[in-house]
Amino acid sequence: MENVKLNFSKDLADYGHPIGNMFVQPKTAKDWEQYMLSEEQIASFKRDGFVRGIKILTEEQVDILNSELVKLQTANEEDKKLFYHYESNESEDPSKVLFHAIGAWRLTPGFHDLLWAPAFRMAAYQLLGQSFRVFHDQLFCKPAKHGGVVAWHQDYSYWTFTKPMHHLTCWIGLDDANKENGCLYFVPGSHKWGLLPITGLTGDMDSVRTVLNEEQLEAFEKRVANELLKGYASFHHPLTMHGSYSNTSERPRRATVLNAMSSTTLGNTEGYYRLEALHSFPAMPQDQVLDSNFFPLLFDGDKELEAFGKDIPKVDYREFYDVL
Ligand SMILES: O=C(O)CCC(=O)C(=O)O
Ligand SMILES: [Fe+2]
Repeated sequence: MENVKLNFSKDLADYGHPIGNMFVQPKTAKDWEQYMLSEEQIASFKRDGFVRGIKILTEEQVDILNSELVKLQTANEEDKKLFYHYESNESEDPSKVLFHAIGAWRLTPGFHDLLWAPAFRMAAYQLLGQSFRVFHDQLFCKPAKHGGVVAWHQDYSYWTFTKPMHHLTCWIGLDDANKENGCLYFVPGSHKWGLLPITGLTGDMDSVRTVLNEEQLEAFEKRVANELLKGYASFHHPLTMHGSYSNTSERPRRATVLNAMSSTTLGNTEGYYRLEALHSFPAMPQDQVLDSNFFPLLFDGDKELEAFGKDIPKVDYREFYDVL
């Protein structure tokens, strides 16, 4: 592994805008058009709870992120302080490594600027149907041969310290992902199952089965493998059941995940039953809009898309999320 001197002394959360030139930012409605999801893609997201095959990064951009990732994976205790969560092996089993970290955007310029990737911002706006902020990012990496699993789960079961449920996850491959190296899987239609309890993120892949009914168990037979090339992404609803099996290949399976939320999302931390899991998270005061510098506004629909008017295909969030 490269021996790099780490210098993560600056908290990049101080910058609520891109700091480098990794992405060319669209200026006009015409510039945005190339990134726009079609009516069909939005309809499939509404039907299945996910949409995939969306290109976010070039190979060069993936290379930049992967070289930053090497540094992040060898971060020292001091550097790790900016992360909201950092586990070199979340599984606790040395033969089933799953590297999982939240908050890389505060440490390196590439992961910081990734939040402003135009293809991500356009699609997320359409799928949330509303201006949005970053909630946080995540890294999920499985080394060759002995990667652990990410057990079946719904993201919002981990996020009830924010409300209402108007969130979206974008999973971006930093390696080509297929069944052999542990790609993500989705259960189509599971976003309509309602909120299920947390049954664990590592360890037993199938723990969630204990809380499912016959019909839901049957739906797992129709699970979809999200095989993709690096730089491509899928988006999923906060209640979509998803998970990934172990990496049995000779290649790593690295991914970065962007979690977005409506610009009006509130803190809901009062009495939250897993408060200890939040000790390194930014403050999220009860019933207050999460609008500190830790939750930069990534897309202001009115401002960015003035020229589009109301024509752009997007989800009606009142129907699709738990929002009144
Ligand atoms: O990368 C994985 O295998 C899991 C990712 C995940 O849980 C997510 O994107 O919400
Ligand atoms: Fe997830």
